[in-house]
Amino acid sequence: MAISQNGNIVSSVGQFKTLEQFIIEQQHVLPYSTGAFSRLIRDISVAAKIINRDINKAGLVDIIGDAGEVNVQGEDQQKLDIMAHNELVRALIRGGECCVIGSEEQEDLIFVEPNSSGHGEYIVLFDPLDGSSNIDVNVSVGTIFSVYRLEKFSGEGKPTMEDVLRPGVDQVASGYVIYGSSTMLVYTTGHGVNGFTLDPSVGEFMLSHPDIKTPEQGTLYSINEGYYRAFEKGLREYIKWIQTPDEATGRPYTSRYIGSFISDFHRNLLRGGIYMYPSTAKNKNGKLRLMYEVNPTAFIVEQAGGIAIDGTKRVMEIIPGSLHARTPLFIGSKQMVERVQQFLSGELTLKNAS
Ligand code: AHM
Ligand code: MG
Repeated sequence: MAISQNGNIVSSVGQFKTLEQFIIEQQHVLPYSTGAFSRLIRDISVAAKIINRDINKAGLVDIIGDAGEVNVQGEDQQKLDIMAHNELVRALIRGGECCVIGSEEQEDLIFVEPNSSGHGEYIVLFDPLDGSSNIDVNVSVGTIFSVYRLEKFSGEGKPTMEDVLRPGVDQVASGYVIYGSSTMLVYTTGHGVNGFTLDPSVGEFMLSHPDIKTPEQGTLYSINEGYYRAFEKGLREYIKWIQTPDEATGRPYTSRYIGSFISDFHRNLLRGGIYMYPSTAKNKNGKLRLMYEVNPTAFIVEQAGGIAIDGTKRVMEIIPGSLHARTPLFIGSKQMVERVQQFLSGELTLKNAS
């Protein structure tokens, strides 16, 4: 963006690379790329723009509320997360690059019928609107997506659930869109992480954050401390250690928890920090979903130099038991995640940690 002489904000076209230009330039780094992947990202970005528009007018029109109700126009009133789900499904089916879609908002997989040019070769899994319980109080929300390639699918019959239940290390791309004070799309194809900001004046995502790297050590920690008493001992000690003043390590660290995972993750990615959703007495496997919340953000954080574990092991190596499986998560700056792991294993305690 730039400010013109009369004070108006002028379009950034020409000053920044558009998402479309960037994707075309990057096509050569994907060995299997035939242009289909570029079209897939474009389809997702189109849905993101529509979701962005709907979210922005959420306070003006009658679309906040429970699904199943009927609004004054007699139309079905939909919650924004169902609207977001529908927009993504529509865009992906229209685009034709996808053979299977999985969504937090739908129990079963959606199998996409082939179009005139055959079956799409990608599997896309998403949380259409993460943090949506915050939307009517104007907190940032996001779309999180994970992309797999179905190499062995012959086009005969249907892909199966087994084709979909693959570990995060098999992802060919992942990303998220954050609908915040500005709207950003951040994604990786395993060749670094790039962030694009939506310029609303021209409706284009512009490359604003090339090659994002997360600090190795940060000072932010994000966890719902209301559950403190339900945490295991090692985690309780780690939190006490974080809060203990120490000049050399810059403690106490700063607590930041929005309750909208993608917003907490995005801030920590750029600034340096750790996000934790552990196992609790109530939720043994934590709360976050492995396939469309955890794996995509883990792929991004690793590409940015950070790590993501479930407490003991790398989350991207977990073999998913089901589409909607959950896992505890510790994700963020490398040194911070390594340190919490040492507390969780009992190697470090409040007494012996410096
Ligand atoms: P959701 O996918 O049903 O919205 O749940 C995930 C959300 C995350 O965005 C957020 O970090 C977390 O739930 C907050 O949970 P809690 O209120 O238990 O801290
Ligand atoms: Mg979510």
